[in-house]
Formats: sequence, C-alpha cells, structure tokens
Amino acid sequence: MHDPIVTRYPGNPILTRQDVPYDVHTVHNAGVAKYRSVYYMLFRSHLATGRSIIGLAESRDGYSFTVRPEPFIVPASEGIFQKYEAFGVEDPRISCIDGEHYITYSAYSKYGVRIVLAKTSDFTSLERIALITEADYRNIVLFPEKINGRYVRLDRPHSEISPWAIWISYSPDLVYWGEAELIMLPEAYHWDEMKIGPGAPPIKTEQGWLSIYHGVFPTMAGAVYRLGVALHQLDDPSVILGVSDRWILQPEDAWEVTGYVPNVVFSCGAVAEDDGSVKIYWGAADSVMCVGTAKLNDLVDLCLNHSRAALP
Ligand code: BMA
Repeated sequence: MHDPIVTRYPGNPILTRQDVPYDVHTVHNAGVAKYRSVYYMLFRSHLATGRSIIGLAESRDGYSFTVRPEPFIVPASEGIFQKYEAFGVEDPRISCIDGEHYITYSAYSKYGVRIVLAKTSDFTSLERIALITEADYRNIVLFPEKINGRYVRLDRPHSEISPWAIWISYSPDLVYWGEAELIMLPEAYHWDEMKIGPGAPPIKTEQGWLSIYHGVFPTMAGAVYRLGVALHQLDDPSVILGVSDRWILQPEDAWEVTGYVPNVVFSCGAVAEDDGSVKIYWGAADSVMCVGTAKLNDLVDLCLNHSRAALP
C-alpha cells in the first residue's frame, strides 16, 4: 500500500450548495487562484434547468470559503457570446499572467462547446475577450507566463473522431492560436485509457511544468474520473519529460463515489504554496468541492521516476 500522494483535507467537502446564497443544485469543478493572500474560487453550479453558471468564493486560508451574493459569470445576454453561451458556462480555469487574471471556461450552445477567454483584474468585474476555439473543444488551460515570447495553452478536442488527448498550441496575443500539436495520449488498458484532459493550469517547478490532468476509465458501472500528473520541459512544454504511471487521486470519499455523477474527481485549479506544497482543488461527483495537499517534489518524482510513455 502506497502512502497517499494527496492528503485530503479532513474538513471536506469545503463548499456545497448549502453555502451558496442563491438557488443552485451543485458546486463543483472550480478554478482557484491566490492573489495578494486571498484565494479566489470560481466554481460551477447547475441550475434547476440543468444548465450551469459560475459563482465566486473567497478565502484567507484556502479551506474556508465565503460565497459572493451574486453569480460571477452567467450566460451572456448580447453579442457573439450570447450565441455560444446559451446552454451554460462550465469548468473555469484561472491563470495569472502579468498581473491579469485570465479565465478560460466552456461555453455550451446548440452549436457545440467552445472556450471563452475572459479577464478580471480584481474579481469584481469581468471582461469577455474572445472565443478562442472552434467547436468542439474543452479543458483549456493557459501557462502562467509567456514561453519563448508566446502564450501557450494545453487543450483537449471534444470529438468522436480524434482521440481524447492533450494538445498544445501557441499565440502571440491570447486570441489567435496555432501550431497545434498532439503531445499526450491515453494509454490502452490503463486507468486513463478512455480520455484525458488538462486540469489545473501548469505549475512551474525547477524540473519542469507540472500539469495535473484528469484521466477516465470506462467500467460496467460507468466512467471513473481520476487525477494524474505530467511534467513538461520548461523552455519547450511540447516535450513531456514524464507522465506518472499511477494516478494521484481517485474517488474514495462518500461524496466522491456518490452524487450527481458518481465516481468523479475533477480538478480545474491548484495553488502552489511557498513551502513546496500544493493545494489541489477538485469537484467531487459533480456535486461538491474538495481540497487536498501534496508535495510538489513528490508529484515531480512520480513523473520522472515512475513514468509511462506520453505517446504510447
Ligand atoms: C466531463 C466534464 C466535467 C465533468 C465530468 C464528469 O466530461 O463534463 O465537467 O465533471 O465529465 O461528469
């Protein structure tokens, strides 16, 4: 029996629908950023219609969050964003680049799923910038700094034709993206064999960019969502230095195993702390939010010394 790589916070779940001052049915898949000693959590909630909106919660310690009275992102009411957000906004990620907080989230409509790039400087107002993918894409995470003069992102096409794999692409301005390349595949008969997708925005370590991703395994009782880690080369993140052969987190607690969608742990955010630890946030069973801690060194070690091939 291995020691757990991720130590669950004993007070989990840290956020539930009961903590939200407006009517929602779930609280999950939150992006989290720490800015000037405050943790900002953008969390997804299902409405009674089954469509999703995004709320905002704040914390001083990363564990105890207070939800703002009003949602932070609801489907746009005008312009191009209204057309593509009509069925809801989902799974936000936050990347802080040059003092701005960039948010990428999934926009659903009858035309498919696309990704919106928005930004906020202070978590009070939101500026939508652009739709940065065609249909159908999900799970876009931005690297927190430019690399070789360009913005970089990981993404996952949402298609029945291409494998459900992780790609990388580049941009001069965050709006126009190109030079896409597939860099990581699911592995057959492995815990992530059905699909993989980037989770939290990559974290810079001395050995490389640490990426927390989700991997899905099909069972007779439905899909199981787990979390894994990969390490990308610092000056060329299209090069994967290693992918942990084992998962770092799987559904085990009662609220991870049972809920709106059973057997799901799904991360959109992690916060690296000054002491070498990282707080990993995950939605459990698409119902509640949880947090746990890991040592960045342990995660890097798993990638470098217990690796499977990135492109098996
Ligand atoms: C994925 C996404 C996530 C969700 C997960 C489990 O495809 O829709 O938002 O958490 O399924 O339902």
